[in-house]
Amino acid sequence: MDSKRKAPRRKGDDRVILHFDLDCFYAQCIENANPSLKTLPLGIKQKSILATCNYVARKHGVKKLMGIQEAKRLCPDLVLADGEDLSPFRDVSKRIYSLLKSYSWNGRVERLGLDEVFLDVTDIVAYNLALLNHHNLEHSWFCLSREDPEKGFEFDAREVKGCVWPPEPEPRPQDEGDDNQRLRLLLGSHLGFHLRQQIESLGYTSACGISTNKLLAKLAGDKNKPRNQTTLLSSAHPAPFLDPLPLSKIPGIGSKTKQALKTLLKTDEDLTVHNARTHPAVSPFALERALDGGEKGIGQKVWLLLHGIDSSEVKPARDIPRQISIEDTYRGLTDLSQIRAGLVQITTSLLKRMHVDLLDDSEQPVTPPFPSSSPFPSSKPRWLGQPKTIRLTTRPYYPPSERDDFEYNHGRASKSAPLPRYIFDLATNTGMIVERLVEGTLLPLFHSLNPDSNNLRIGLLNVCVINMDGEKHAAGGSDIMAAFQRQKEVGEIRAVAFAEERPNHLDDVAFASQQLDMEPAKDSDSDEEAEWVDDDDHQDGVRCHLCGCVIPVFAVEAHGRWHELDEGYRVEPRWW
Ligand code: DCP
Ligand code: MG
Ligand code: MG
Repeated sequence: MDSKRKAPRRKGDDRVILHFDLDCFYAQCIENANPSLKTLPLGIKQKSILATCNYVARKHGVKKLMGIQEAKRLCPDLVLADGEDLSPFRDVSKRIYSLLKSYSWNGRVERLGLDEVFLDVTDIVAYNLALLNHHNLEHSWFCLSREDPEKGFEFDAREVKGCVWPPEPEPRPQDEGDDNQRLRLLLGSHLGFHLRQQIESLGYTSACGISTNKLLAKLAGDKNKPRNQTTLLSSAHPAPFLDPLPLSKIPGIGSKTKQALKTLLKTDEDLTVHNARTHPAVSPFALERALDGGEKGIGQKVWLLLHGIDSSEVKPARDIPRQISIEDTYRGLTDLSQIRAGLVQITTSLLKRMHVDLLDDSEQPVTPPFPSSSPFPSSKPRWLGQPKTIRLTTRPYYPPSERDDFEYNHGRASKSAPLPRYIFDLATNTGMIVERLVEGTLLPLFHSLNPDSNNLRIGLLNVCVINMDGEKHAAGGSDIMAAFQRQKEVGEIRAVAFAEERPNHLDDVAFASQQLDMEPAKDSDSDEEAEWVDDDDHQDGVRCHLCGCVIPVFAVEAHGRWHELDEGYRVEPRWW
């Protein structure tokens, strides 16, 4: 049966994709602010666990996401730094993203979480491939600009830079096509190295993966960390590379899919890619059936991922985020003064974030011009984008004994309202804006979400601004996305006030197109607002788990692509 199955057709194999992942990101940010920490084992604490730890700590057996107690037991000298405030990490993330974006020719630069960036460098590589002098590969020049031939770096084009996979010397390429692909990846490896050096000039080390699609580039980069890079030379035949990996390593294969595969294989054991890929019971159709209720075509998508095929594009860079959201978790807030304090804190961070991300502080003339002796500044920041909607999300607190009984989003509900324009007034004191927003908008939303104020037990508050106007794309967005956006705006599809950003599931977000967990949904009964509904009735649309929108079946594909464009600003972690 196995032998009858055809290997899936490969798409996009001629691309060159780089994937960068900063080493122990939060730890590097803290170390750079305090360099004496660099030689000490350092853990970054969020609530009772480590968000990450530096590589000195990792030598002692300390791991990411380990409980503090366990980490201290393994490494009593572990220095702990607080990582609750994400602002410094976001600032560094933005700088590194801007740096990488400045090297792109086609604008295809996509962030994943705070510390990862994909770059599609196919065009730069093709240009440099044409420039190669095959008689003097040793002294090649890598051109970084089409306009300025002197902007670039010298490199040795006889060798791939950094590590290669498979590690043994490759057999001679079989034909010119293979040879060209090897050369393209080789050029990508030198560009990857050069860009890693540029990132290091900002003080940050990173890992890089070089391959022909996003999935393989990300997995290749994981092979040699930290401060290293790996080129997957066998991109056209990735089975030996992928087969030993546990399924959990494959971005886009989440817990539902893993469970479905275990059921198909009638096993409780953890599976490798090889187990799943070669088992006779696994086929696109079988997967589609097993993932019944999921996105249409999910079986095919998972099947392709198991074969290392990922035709998803690196999305065009965006100048401003699609949304900004801040949240925090609590051990059951019971009274309104606590809720109010929580909302004030979150809204203050949100405003700060909006100022950093949405204000263009480059020189802007003020009209009418002030005389040069004027005490007033001669320029003022300008809003690059102004969100039109504010959304509040709450979720009850579940004590540890109840947590296993519920899905992650159980009880999560959202409501939204127009964002008052006064928040864009830069002349008003931020504290006053926050007070007014909490009293006038957020508390009313809170009451309508939680009408019984005598029975509160709040575990999460999230405030998010969405529906950004003034968005500019560095490279034009797709038509289908624009059409979808317009459709949204005229209300054909009613936005439900919910968008999930899961810091603990970076990979899920990254590969949203494969991962869009669609579930049947009811039409919402109010325009912009609806509660999170868990509903099994099939109506004329499906609800997207990522944003809560009710999507007509015909638009599901487009919706997936639309999500891929979303840089989705990450939120405060929720550990439970
Ligand atoms: N992070 C988090 N919660 C998670 C995973 C990560 O808050 N569940 C944060 C802390 C990390 C950062 O995101 O520093 C980047 O995540 P990575 O998985 O890339 O981990 P690191 O960069 O810390 O380490 P590595 O060197 O393994 O990439
Ligand atoms: Mg990462
Ligand atoms: Mg990292």
